[in-house]
Amino acid sequence: MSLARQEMLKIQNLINGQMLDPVDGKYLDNFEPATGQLYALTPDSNERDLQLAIDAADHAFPDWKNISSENRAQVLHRLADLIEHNQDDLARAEAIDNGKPITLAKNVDIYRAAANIRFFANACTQFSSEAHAMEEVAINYTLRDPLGVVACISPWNLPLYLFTWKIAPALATGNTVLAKPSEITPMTAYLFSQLCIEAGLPAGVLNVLHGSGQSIGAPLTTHPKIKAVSFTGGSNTGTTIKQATAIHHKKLSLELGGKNPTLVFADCDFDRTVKEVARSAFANQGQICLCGSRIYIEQSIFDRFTEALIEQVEQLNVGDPLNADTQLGALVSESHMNKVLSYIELAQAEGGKILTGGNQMHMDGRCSGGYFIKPTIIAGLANNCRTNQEEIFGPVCTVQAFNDDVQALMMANDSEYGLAASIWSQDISRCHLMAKQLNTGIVWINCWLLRDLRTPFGGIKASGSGREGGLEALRFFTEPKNVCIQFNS
Ligand code: TXE
Repeated sequence: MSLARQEMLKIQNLINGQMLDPVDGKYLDNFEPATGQLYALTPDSNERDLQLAIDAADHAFPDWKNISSENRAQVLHRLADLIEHNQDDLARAEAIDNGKPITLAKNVDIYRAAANIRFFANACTQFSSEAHAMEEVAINYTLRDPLGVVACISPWNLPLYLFTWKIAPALATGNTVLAKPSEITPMTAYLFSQLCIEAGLPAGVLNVLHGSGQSIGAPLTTHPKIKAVSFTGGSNTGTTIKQATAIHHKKLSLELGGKNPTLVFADCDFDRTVKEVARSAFANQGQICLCGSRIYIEQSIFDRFTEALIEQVEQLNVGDPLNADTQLGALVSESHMNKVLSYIELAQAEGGKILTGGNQMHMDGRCSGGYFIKPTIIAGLANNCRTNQEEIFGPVCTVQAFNDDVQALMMANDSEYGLAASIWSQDISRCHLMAKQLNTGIVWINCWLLRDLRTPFGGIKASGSGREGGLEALRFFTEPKNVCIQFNS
C-alpha cells in the first residue's frame, strides 16, 4: 500500500554541510522500478538552490585547496570506511531505486563507490608533476593546481558508482564540487550526502543538488563560477552541454553512450566465452554503456555458439531485485522500458528474427507493476540498420556472422560510437592486431569489465571526449602551469 504523496520520504540537497529542502519546495516523483510504485520525492532544485551551493563551494575552496593532500586523503578514507560500513543499506537502497539485483548493487556498485574514493585518496598523495632542465640555461617546472568550483553530473545506470567516480578525483585534487545525480535514481546520493557530513567533510566542499537536467543540470553547467564539467550520460545530452558551455571555454570531460562490438572467433575458449559474452550483453539489464550489444561470431561456429548463448541466456533468473538469487532485475523506468520495447519492434520491422525473449515480463506479487523485459537475442539484421547502429541500453543484443578478421574489424568499426570492444580468441597475436585497429577507447581480450582504476577510461566519436581514471582524472581536475627560471638571472 503506497503512502500518500505528502507522507513520502523527501530527499534533500546537501548544501554548505547541511541537508536542505529545495528553496521553492518543489519535488519530482521517484518510482521503484520493480513495483512501479511512487516511493519517494526528489527535490526539483532550481537556480536559487544552485546559487546557495555555488556560494558555499566558492567560500570553501581556498581552505580545501590549501590543506595538504594527506589531510584531504584522511577525510576521504573516513568516507570510504563509512560506505563500507553501510554497504548493505546502500546496496538495498540502490536495488530499490535502480531496479538492479541487490547482489550486483552490493558486489559492484557499492563496492566500487568505496574503491573509487579510496583509490583517489591514495592517488592524490602520490600525484607529482614534471621538471624540464635546459642544460646550463634554465629549469622549467610544472605546477598542477586545482581548478576551483567544478560540476560533476552522473547518470542513472550505476548511480553511486559513477557519482563517486567523478567526485573523488575532483575533491582529492583540492577542488570544491557541485554534484548532480540523476533525478531517476537519487537515493544513494542522498544517503551518501549524510555520510559526507558524518565523515567530517568540511561544509561547502561537496554540495549535492537533486533535480532535472533542465531545471538544475543546465544552469549548473553554464554558471560562470563553474570551471569544469565532468559529465556521464547520453550522447545527445553531451552534445547539448558542449554547445551550451562552448562560449564559456569550460574544461569538459564527456563519457557518453556506447554500442559495443563483441568479436567471437572459432578458436575461443568456447564454454567460458559463452558465459562471459552473455554477462557482457545483459549485466545490469544491459544498462551499462560498456555492454557488448553487437555480437559478431566467426561463421564456422555461428550456429553452435548462438545456440549455446540462447541456452545460457534462457537460464538467467529475471526477478525481484531484492531476492539474492535474482540475476536480472527491472529496467530503471517505465519510459525506458517502453523505449527498449520499441527497439525490439523496430528490429522485427527491419527483418530481425527474435531468437529468445522479445517481450515485457509480467511478474506476480509485489513486482506485478514492475518494468521487466525478457533478455533478448536478435539475428538476421544488416550491420547498418538502426537496431545495430543506435544505442538501445537494455537487455537486447544482436548476433551476426563474419568470415574473416578483415570483415569482423570492418563490421565492428562501422559505428558512430567508439567506447569499448571485447575480443575472444586464443590467437593472442591476432588479438593484439585487432585491438590496435579497433576504433574504441577500451579493448578487453578474453575478458570483459575487468577494471584497473589507474587506466584511462573513455571513448571516442559519439562515445565522448576526455578520459577518466587514474592520472587522467587527476590531470583533468588540475591546471598545468609551466614556470621557467633562467640560471644566473
Ligand atoms: O543520460 P542523460 P541517462 C549513457 C548511456 C545512456 C545514458 C543513460 O549510454 O545513453 O548515459 O543515462 C543530466 N545539462 N552512459 O539517461 O539523460 C541528467 O539529469 C546538464 C554512458 O541518465 O544524458 C542526469 O543527471 N545536465 C556512460 C545526467 O545528465 C543534464 C556510462 C545524465 O542524463 C542535461 C553510463 C543538461 N542539458 C551511461 N540534461 C559512459 N560512457 O561511461 C540531462 N542532464
